[in-house]
Amino acid sequence: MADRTKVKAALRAQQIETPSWAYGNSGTRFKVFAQEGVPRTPQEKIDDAAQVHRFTGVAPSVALHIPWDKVDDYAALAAYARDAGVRIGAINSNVFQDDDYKLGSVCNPDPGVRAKALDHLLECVDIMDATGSPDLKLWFADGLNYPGQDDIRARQDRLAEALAVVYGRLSADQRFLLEYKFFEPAFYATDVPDWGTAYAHCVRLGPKAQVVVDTGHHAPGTNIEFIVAFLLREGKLGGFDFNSRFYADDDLMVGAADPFQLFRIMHEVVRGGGYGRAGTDDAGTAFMLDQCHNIEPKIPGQIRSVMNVQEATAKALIVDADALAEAQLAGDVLGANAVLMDAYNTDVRPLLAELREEMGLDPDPVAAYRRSGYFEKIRVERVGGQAAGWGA
Ligand code: PSV
Ligand code: MN
Repeated sequence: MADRTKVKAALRAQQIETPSWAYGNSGTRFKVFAQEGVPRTPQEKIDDAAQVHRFTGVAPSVALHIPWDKVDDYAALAAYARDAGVRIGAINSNVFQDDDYKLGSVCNPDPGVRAKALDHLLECVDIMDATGSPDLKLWFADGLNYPGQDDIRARQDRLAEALAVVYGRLSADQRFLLEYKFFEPAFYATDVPDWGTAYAHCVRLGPKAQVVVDTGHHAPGTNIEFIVAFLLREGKLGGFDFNSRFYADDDLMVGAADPFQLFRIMHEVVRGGGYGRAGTDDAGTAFMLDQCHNIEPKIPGQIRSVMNVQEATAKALIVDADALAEAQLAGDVLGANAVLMDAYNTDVRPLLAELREEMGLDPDPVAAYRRSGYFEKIRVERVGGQAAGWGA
């Protein structure tokens, strides 16, 4: 059994990033149900993210989405975040919302549109310089709805060209994380449909190009933990966009749909050195949430999600690695499986409650948040103005 003190030390060091857009209103294409107290500005989103960190102690950064979080002075926004007790994390680019992007952004057949998209990506790196953000997240909605609509191979060339320019603009301590998605908004073919495509582009460019695994971006039944193991082995797993899904890219709370899958993923992360071995072979995998809370309250939804990642991580950390390796090498199929299942079936909530108390936190972050009165405050303060929403 893994050493309890070491497990707690590893959990204490974990950092889970929350996304600014999770605090705004969101919904489906059928309806967005507005909630009370929703932030109107990037600063108010940061205030909400700071609450998640205040009650969990492991969510010290917030990702921005540009232009949803556009401000005049990004250095000032970073200072605002610092004063609130958090920092700005990944900068998420957006080359999917303008009319110009109907036929794609960096893969568009029109060089003018490609230039516009590239300018935006470079502007995002300028923003990283100002905020001190380490990561640029690249997700391209580019793709085709119909066979023959455009030349698949030429689009790969255009993609490679744009990625090379962005890569060249990164400083030594910056990375880009290339996100893949097998469908939506394009339905026939997307230009970065899978980890293999993302991986190949990243390998060609070098160490500052990494793959990000959004857990909602795979076909049903895909073995995501295999992808995680493979990318870690190659030193190419830049991070996660965590969420969970029942059907498509549902963006539900991570660990809600399939906590066992999340455990299997975290087991490979721990096994592959992507986490918890700082100073040794830690691969610098970023744990980010990419979720929307359409019907549940947003701040407690984020707190719950952070706790779900923590629980899966704790279970992965308590796997008896020696017993597992021994059973595997002996060809003991049932024994090896039992070692893994023992960890998964362990109730780690008492361990996490103990850890939180040691960190000076309430053992029950959701209850502590509810008691804090923060929601009552924002629901009266945040009246008027334009509530933030997906796309605004
Ligand atoms: C695309 O579905 C995606 O996962 C990308 O990460 C975007 O930046 C994000 O969603 C927007 O919510
Ligand atoms: Mn994502």
